[in-house]
Amino acid sequence: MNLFEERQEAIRKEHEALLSRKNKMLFSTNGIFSRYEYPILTRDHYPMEWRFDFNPETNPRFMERISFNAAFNAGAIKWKGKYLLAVRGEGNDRKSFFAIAESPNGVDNFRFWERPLTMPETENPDTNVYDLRLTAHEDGYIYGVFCTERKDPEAPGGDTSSAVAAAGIARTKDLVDWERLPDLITYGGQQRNVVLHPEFIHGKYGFYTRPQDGFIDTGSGGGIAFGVSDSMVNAEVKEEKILDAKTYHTIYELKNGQGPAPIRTEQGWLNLAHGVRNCAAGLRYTLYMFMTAAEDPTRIIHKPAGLFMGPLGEERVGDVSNVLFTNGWIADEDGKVFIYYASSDTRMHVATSTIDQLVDYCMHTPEDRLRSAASVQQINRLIDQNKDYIKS
Ligand code: M1P
Repeated sequence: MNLFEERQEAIRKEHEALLSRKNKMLFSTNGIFSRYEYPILTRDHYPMEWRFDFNPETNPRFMERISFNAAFNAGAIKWKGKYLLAVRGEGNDRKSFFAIAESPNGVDNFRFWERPLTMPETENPDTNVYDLRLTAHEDGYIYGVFCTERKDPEAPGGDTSSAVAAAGIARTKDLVDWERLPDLITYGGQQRNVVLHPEFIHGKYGFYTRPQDGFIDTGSGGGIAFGVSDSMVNAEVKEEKILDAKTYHTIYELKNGQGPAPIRTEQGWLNLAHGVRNCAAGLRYTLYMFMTAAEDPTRIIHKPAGLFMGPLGEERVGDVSNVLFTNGWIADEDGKVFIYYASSDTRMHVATSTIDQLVDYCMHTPEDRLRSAASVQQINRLIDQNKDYIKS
């Protein structure tokens, strides 16, 4: 065997072992959700055909010609019995793109489809696209709403960083062919973390938005807002009403953003979001939950204090460390929920729970009373209640 053949065989063996590795649910001490032993997608999962030139004449050393840096921030949907992730792929060139990966059981054996997703562009080409939220809308389309980033046309000469973020919109019926629609028009500055609500709101399309003054700093914006649009073909939200504001001394003190589209339950809508606070180690991103009223998705009815999931162990370290981010989850018909989350802008993980567990968590976890003394009171109340039940 020559070098080309040897390397190809060794890499294929290693790749297949990674892709077919069984994942193991870990014991859940909190009883709310269960993490899994292994990440479900990493940069090593990309197909070899996307990375190597297989021609021995032009690539005798069987070297990678295109390399990938990360696989993260995936939208999710159950499609024809399979668990699909619309992954934010990122090449070594820093460009993000979307690619569908499919699993038979939602927790392991994720494999990318043959090619990355070809997202059509508008007349104003995207520099970078990322964080696609998939919504199966009751109008019959599957929509993908994502961030489209372009260089700030107002940036002074020499400023090679300033950018403008907006919400790109595309729709599909098969997840292969996508129709790009004009970007969402809003009036509250830039937009990231925009999510389409799955049902009509009085005949209109509902959007979770996140108005922000700048590309990174949300300034006077920064909360999760909601607004409606008459159509998706020329989507325009004239008024954004903040439904979950950023708040001093919380895990969403600096900014927050809706995760995936909410899940309808008998008790109301389950919402999953991310909150950001600043600290000596930099920005810390964690996940949190809240529920909104079944008949009014803009009205919060339950909101557990603090974070639902924060980065743990190896999740803490990556390209952008100390970050958990989510934009995809899947609720099965039997009530099982697959929560797909990314750690440190590097890799994808899954945690599983159920609708009942998540509703229980939202309804029975004390709310944030925003002061240390109030938190101590809540702990003492639980200790007192437990006195009748715990035998010494
Ligand atoms: O780097 C962490 C996250 O930062 C952004 O989220 P937000 O808009 O809330 O700051 C996004 O770019 C996201 O992709 C990224 O994971």
